[in-house]
Amino acid sequence: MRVIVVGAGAVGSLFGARLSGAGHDVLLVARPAHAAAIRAHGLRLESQPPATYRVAVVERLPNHTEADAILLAVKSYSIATAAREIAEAIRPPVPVLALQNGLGIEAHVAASLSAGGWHDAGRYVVRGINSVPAMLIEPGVVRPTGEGAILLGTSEGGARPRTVAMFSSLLASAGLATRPAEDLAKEEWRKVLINAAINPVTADHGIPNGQLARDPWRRQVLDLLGEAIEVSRAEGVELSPAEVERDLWKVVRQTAENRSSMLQDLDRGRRTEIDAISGAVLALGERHGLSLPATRRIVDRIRRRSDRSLPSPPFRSPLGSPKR
Ligand code: KPL
Repeated sequence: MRVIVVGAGAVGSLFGARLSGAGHDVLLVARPAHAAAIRAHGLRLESQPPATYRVAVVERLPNHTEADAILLAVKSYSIATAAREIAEAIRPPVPVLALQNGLGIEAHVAASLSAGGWHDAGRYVVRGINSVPAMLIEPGVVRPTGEGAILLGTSEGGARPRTVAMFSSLLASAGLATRPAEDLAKEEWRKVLINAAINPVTADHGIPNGQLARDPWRRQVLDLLGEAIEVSRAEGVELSPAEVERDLWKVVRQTAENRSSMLQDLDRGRRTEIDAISGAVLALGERHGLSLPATRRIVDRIRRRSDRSLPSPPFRSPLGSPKR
């Protein structure tokens, strides 16, 4: 299949490499330094054993790009920009897998594609809730850092079951584990609860996920998780706290070596997803009149750090310069 990976950072590159290794015709859309390194030396996966993939890469989608499937792996705050570029370059219908962290992603991607001119875009968007970890070591080099799966699903009126099945067999053909998300809203929340507990703490302290099992970080993680669960409850999402906590420690164990995506963003002086994760939890909690001191504190801290590490606040699209 002809697969386009829009937003080939750590996870997008890992998926792109594996798909290319499985014989698919892959085109990555990546930031300039990463794209240049891949062009010069191939995309190197620090897997066991290591492997280098000759994958086509661009910084911006050329007009009239042909595709059978699109993996949308940009950060949540880049969805609108990326969707506009997709809608300009690719004629619908092409199924799109939305792999971002955060809530309401499927609707956001569909609305952004529609705004770009794709008719009935919601029919082509599948939600992928990803917990496969990866790190971008340097431009051109990605390390898979543990185990995880991709939950696939859509909400009512969204993509058809056969579109979900297509992504499931596409990812499976590349050795990536997928599972159906029976209740998408619930599964999206479950992942946000886990991200709200793991990502900001690792980012604040500069530690890999595995360290979180130890105090004082463990305590902080549990405080954040408890507050986020309260918000999910207030939103009418019924998840068992004990089960979510079990899931959380499982992710910590399976991704112990990983630097969370938020920590990797700070490492590179990039904008983080704090607003899409803990910021969203905080905003919803406030709407329900909940007091969330631990969440508020960490959101403030990460926002301040992101501001400090961002010399020029306007975000530069991973797909090239945003059009005015
Ligand atoms: O989703 C992740 C992230 O880093 O954003 C996990 C699964 C927590 C891996 O670090």
